[in-house]
Amino acid sequence: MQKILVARPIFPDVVERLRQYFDVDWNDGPALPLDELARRLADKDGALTAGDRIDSAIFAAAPRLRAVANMAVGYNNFDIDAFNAAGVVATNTPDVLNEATADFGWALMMAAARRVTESEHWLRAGKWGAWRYDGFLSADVYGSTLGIIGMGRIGQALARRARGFSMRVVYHNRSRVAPQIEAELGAQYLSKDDLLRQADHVVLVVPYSVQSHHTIGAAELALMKPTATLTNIARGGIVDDAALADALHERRIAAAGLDVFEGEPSVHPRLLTAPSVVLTPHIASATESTRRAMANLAADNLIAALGMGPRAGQPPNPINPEVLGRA
Ligand code: 8YV
Repeated sequence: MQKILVARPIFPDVVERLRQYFDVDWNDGPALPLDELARRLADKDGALTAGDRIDSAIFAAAPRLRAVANMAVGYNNFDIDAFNAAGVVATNTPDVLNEATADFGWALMMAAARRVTESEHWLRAGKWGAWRYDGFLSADVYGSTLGIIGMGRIGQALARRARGFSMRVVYHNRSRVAPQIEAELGAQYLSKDDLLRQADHVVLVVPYSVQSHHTIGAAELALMKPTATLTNIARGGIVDDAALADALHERRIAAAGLDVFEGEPSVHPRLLTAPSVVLTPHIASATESTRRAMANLAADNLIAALGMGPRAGQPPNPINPEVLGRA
């Protein structure tokens, strides 16, 4: 029987499914430090991970490894060149999380724009004396301009939601989406700088890479309207958190909604004390049904990539299909 490591706590019934095919070593505890992860992978044929760093050091320590399934759509924790060099199949879990993640991006954007958590903290602190005409004034969401940076599947799901709010939708992406998709979404392509100048609410949904590191830094924040909000549901590192904290403290932008952070689970201390910021612990995909779908899809990918089950040899979501061809 092939051996696999399930590197994180996941739904026990998904682990049971995997046990039908594999001898499973399950880390049902905190994330493994790198050396421990390498040690546990030394005799494994496959692994199911969620954000664990997998690179050439791991492959050097785990010569039998043939497939690693990430329970996430983002796979910046994988060094794909190293996967290709080692001939290891990498898979992810796209699509199943689009709607839940877009819902959450919407919730963060709305909460930041309408100062929901800021006013709640104030209420809880016993500061609510009387109604005031100027209490927690904010910019509008309905009828405003939504700027989406990253018009992939989740960005498109966000754009569809904007219709119900009569918003103008502008977007920036590495490449323009097809004209019929632009037309369906009613979305207008802009350069990043023009988007930042025009949008009332900017939402980030770009994958993390060396190229997208600090897509939003001090220079970009300086282009935004002082009444604008910034929401990050993409990855920590897409935003320069220190520069964002400065902009919020100096009220150069109105508010931010952040689900992801540079160096998470640590959060920049000046973000924790910034006014008008909504902070959540990387939960945009965390609905019961979506996380179940992600776990099952990661399992389907691993089972198939290791040549088992009804789709043996044909995992649904290979990131490096060229390796699959070689196996
Ligand atoms: C995951 C995510 O829950 O899919 C992604 O890329 O950011 C989240 O949905 C997280 O990455 C853990 O794997």
